Amino acid sequence: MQLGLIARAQGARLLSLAETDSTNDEARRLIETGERGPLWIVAARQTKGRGRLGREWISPEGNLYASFVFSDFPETRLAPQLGFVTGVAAMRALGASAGQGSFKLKWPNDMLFDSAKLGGILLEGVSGGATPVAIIGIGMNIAHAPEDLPYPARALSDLGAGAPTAASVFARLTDSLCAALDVWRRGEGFDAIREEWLRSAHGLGERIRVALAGSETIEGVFETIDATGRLMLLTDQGRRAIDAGDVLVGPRAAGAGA
Ligand code: BT5
Repeated sequence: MQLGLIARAQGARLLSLAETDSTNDEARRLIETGERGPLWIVAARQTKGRGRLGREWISPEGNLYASFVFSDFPETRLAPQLGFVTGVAAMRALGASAGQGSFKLKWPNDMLFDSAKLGGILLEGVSGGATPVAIIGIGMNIAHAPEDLPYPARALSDLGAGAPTAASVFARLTDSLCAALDVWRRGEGFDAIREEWLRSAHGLGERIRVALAGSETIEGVFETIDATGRLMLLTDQGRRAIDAGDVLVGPRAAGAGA
């Protein structure tokens, strides 16, 4: 694995591992010893890959498992915006690597390929003394997708002969994240990021179902993402701003995290 040229020119470093428990956990340990980034950590496989809320991220060899340690932002409250910045970067990297696929972003943190889960983002924050530090974890199914999930998952290898490798997607992703961070301008450019994110949004303007914390599911028209990143849903009972949850996809549209 190698960083892209822009990432290298901007001073990002790379730690490339054959195996780790979770690249996000590796990042956290390094932050505890003073690391502040910009640093990419990439592993060929993970033994304890994690999704959000303690969910498992199935991590066999052949896929992309990466975390970016980043602290060049002024306030902790801006950290959640990095999930959108990363989603935009992922769409750009996928478009450049595998333009023939149909890729979308699913609020809040998923990448879809033909409406099936291709990858996800696990954004975590660590308070590094005076400066907040973000860990942006990204998993993408390049060679393998799990088959026994309650909803469909796909891998880029489904594209056949022209499918890109994990190394080529990674190099592009490191460069496209630099470019998206430039647009974001430490928060000042969040509107432009939000607009670009919405152009790839799954279900925008359509009736969708959203699983909330606990077991509640609500349905409504996905109107937009607001200036703070909340999903705005027009339900039969009125408009709701949703801070946390999962947009559901697939014929059964069940199973949190889909
Ligand atoms: C995510 O969580 O989608 C975020 C995944 C982030 C993984 C990266 S890999 C590098 C870094 N290091 C880590 O340890 N993590 C990050 P969430 O929305 O909670 O989705 C988790 C759910 O997706 C699980 O409950 C499964 O249903 C499903 N899932 C697990 N492995 C999958 C896979 N390889 N492909 C598609 N879906 C998967």
